[in-house]
Amino acid sequence: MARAYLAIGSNLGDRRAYLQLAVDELAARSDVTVVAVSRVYETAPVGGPPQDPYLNAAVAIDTPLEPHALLHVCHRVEERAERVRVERWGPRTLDVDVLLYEERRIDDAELTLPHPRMWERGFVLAPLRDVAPDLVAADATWEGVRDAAVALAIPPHA
Ligand code: GSY
Repeated sequence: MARAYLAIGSNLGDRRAYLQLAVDELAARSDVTVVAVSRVYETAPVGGPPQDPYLNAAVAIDTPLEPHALLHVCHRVEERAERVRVERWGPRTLDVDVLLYEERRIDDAELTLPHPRMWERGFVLAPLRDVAPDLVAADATWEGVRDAAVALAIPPHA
């Protein structure tokens, strides 16, 4: 069993509902145990065209899946959100990224771990700190990242 951390984000449609859908879809799987879900942050968009703010969160999971299989699960969860992405780096209904998988380092055409640029992104680090406080400095602050004052539920394990 491996501990992995996922980042989830949405800036199109009912953003909180899409984040909850991601948590629900992950929790419904027999090969994923949702261990913890972060608070939800409203974050200024980084990169891409002018676009609306995101809601971002992080999810800690335990899984027997290998990293590439986990990536494919993330893609399937995105598809369940009828993922709309108009352009690269542009608005999307749901993004599910693998941030970390144990201490594993991978760099191939499909997957890079740890996730590239994650250590520079407040929208990743603020939620990650909630679920992995040992990984992110307790006193770090980020511009354009604020508590959205909405919560995600962890559904009971099926
Ligand atoms: O990399 C994930 C998609 N994304 C985001 C995001 O999730 N949050 C914020 N604040 N900006 C982003 N830019 C991109 S691309």
